Amino acid sequence: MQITKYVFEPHGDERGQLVAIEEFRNIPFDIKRVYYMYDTTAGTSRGHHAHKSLQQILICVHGSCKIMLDNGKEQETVLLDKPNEGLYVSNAVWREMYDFSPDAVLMVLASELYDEEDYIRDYDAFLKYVGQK
Ligand code: T46
Repeated sequence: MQITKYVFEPHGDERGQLVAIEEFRNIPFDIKRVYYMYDTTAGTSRGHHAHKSLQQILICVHGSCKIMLDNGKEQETVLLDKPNEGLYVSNAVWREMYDFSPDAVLMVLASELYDEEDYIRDYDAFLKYVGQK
């Protein structure tokens, strides 16, 4: 399956690094929501769902974690460990996030406001949704 990663240009100088992300300029959607997770308990696996329409960019702004993406036919696992790198996750893709380092901060830029109706939380229902069952 195709994996799309965005590499954001760090504006570095002697003071350190700064990354700017602007809707439609270096990511492909309007940013309607930003959320982030941290203090993730050792051994935790999050996600385990897909979205009907939500698009997102996942950026591990500190530490590292792994993201497993599944389109119903193929699965890929991606390591996120750079604060200037974002993983694009489209709608209709099952995602699981795991192997969080103790210091991991996973920030997510989302194309829509929070809507529980957009979630597909059952894997069989997801396979039916993507025409694989
Ligand atoms: C996704 C992955 C990458 C809110 O109130 N507002 C929000 O915007 C979000 C994202 C969550 N919540 C509440 C709902 C739950 O009570 O926060 C709690 C934890 O959310 P959830 O169990 O859905 O978290 P994850 O890590 O399983 O999934 C999240 C996103 O929900 C999801 O859209 O793609 O991160």
